[in-house]
Amino acid sequence: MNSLQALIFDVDGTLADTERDGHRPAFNKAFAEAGLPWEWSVELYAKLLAVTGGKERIRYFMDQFLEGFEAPADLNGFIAGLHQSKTRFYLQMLQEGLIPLRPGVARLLGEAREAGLRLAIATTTTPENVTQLLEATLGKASIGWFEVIAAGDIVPAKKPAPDIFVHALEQMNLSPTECLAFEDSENGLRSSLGADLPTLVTTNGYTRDQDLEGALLVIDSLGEPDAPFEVLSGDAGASTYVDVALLRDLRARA
Ligand code: XBP
Ligand code: MG
Repeated sequence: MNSLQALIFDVDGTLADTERDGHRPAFNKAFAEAGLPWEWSVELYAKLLAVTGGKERIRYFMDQFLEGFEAPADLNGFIAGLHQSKTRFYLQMLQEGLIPLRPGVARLLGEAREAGLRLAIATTTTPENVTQLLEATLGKASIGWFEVIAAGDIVPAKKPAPDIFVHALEQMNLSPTECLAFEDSENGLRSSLGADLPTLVTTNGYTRDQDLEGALLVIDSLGEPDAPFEVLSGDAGASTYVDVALLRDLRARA
């Protein structure tokens, strides 16, 4: 049995609850700036989250939810331009401190570093969205806590494909049995399980009712000593928040 060596974190929905009040309004600001009468409501965005990747999500919206829109000749350029301005608006929100880390994230990262566990990120969003979130919430030095920040277009296929987690494992020269992955969604879980990574899921408003079969533990947050998590599936024993001891126990039982 390999011992636990590393933790690999998803970003959106896992490190921070970024989708409903972060990425979604940033998309809407980009559409308004481009003079497009498109407005992604909270409800519509729930449907659009079936597709990971902001550029891919815009195309999915145009294909599946738009009637009679005359797409420009250079569709890729049009979408890339919208996504660049959306990213500019999203980075602005991060810089203004509008998107905090989820409960337990800062604490667990600190405990993991104390325990000598290696850290990595595997996300569909862009690298700059990751580094800006870390800088805004934990300070610039926290970017260096992560040996690998595997993000966005660095892999050919986005989640639910396993590529981004496989890439992180390869970069760290680790086998999945030495690691635990942290995710928030069905797409993310399918990606980490596709890379044979034992996975903890912390749900959010968009993902609580998804099919999270296969996760080691499904909880509503990492919890804090004074703010216990709710266990939605799996066995957390007597623990009421995620710490390194619980992670080691879960890994041993996986
Ligand atoms: C979630 C995603 C991302 C974000 C939007 O990523 O699918 O596409 O929704 O960010 P993860 P971008 O859960 O893997 O962190 O517009 O930069 O793609
Ligand atoms: Mg996610």
